[in-house]
Amino acid sequence: MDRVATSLSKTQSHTMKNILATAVTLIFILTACTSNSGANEIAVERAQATAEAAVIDRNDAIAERDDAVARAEIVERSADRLAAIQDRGDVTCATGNDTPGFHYLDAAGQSVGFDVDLCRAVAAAVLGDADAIDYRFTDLAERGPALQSGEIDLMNLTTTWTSNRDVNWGNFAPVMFYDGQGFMTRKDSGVTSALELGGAAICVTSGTTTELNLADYFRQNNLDFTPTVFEQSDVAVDAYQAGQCDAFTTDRSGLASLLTEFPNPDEHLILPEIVSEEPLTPVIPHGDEAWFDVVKVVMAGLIYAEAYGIDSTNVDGMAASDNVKAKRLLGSEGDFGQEALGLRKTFMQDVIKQVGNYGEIYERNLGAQGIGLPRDGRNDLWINGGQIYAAPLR
Ligand SMILES: N[C@@H](CCC(=O)N[C@@H](CS)C(=O)NCC(=O)O)C(=O)O
Repeated sequence: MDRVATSLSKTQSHTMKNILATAVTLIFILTACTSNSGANEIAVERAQATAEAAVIDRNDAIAERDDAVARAEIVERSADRLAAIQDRGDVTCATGNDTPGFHYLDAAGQSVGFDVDLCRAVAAAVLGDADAIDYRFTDLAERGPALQSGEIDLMNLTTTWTSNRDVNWGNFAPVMFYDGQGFMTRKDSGVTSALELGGAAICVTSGTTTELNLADYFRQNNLDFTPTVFEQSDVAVDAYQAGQCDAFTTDRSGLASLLTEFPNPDEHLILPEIVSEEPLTPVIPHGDEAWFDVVKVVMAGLIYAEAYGIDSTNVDGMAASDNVKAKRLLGSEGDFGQEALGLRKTFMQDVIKQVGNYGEIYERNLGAQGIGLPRDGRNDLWINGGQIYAAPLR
């Protein structure tokens, strides 16, 4: 795209120079060859106007042609994965099935949760059907290989965006949930701060940022500990519950999620320390920029839908309203690049009707109707002082 933009501006400035040179020559000839000065001025003005109109026409033509070239390039690049998804009729989504609020099987055996809903939003966007998903339940330590294989279209699995993962795993979309790592202990241990965990055995899942942060935190604070590492997080949790470790550590939202499943949540305490940054985001395999753009635009659509007051109950009314931004988002007026990405102009209508806006997704899964995490601080929209924000849709 940069190359296209550069060649556009070079071509434009070259054309401008030619047209202006012609206009100057014409003005010079007219001034030199005519004796009547009034007629001269009129002729000069006309020549200037003609030259300016020619520049505008020419620029419009160049812009149109280059828009078409850029659009063709984008569509060609996105064609592979998008076409494969459309041929197959489903989006391959790597997620989990054992973390209430994020990814879980409900009583009917259906995948539900915040992570699951982000996959559902993408399926609704590209296929018009939020249920058109091929779920791949993936262990945390298998997330990198699953992305590197390119066999999944999308991963939503409580995955923290880090620099190493960005280089090695795939492309990370805008942050959908801000978190940090914490610790849980049994209340009867008397421990009330992570700094009192010196010498403790700590249960942790491998292949996570958790494992690395744990080591950093104890080293930084000159504390010993014994990591008790498990491949699967449910096994790590069982081990903690069975008393094999003094503490369990993961993202604090994960700790809150676990407590909803414990038979005796009141017997456990989430310690106050937050020892890391855990921005959780959807990830897609490397090498498919246009597909990455599709996922990012869907995430931005969820966020802006909430900001503009569009929810699953009022989509049709908002599409027909005089709210300029809402109409653009819903595809009833204007454009924000949907068709260039190979999406239907009204795709966000399907997304919001079937899955809801960001706020609805949050409340259903993580908020009051879900695992009860108050939506304060960073996970609120920027207009409410939070950090949930995305590229403007225009
Ligand atoms: N955000 C961290 C930790 C991820 C994590 O431990 N996720 C837990 C819940 S907090 C999980 O999804 N476990 C379910 C599973 O193993 O499928 C990472 O990206 O490494």
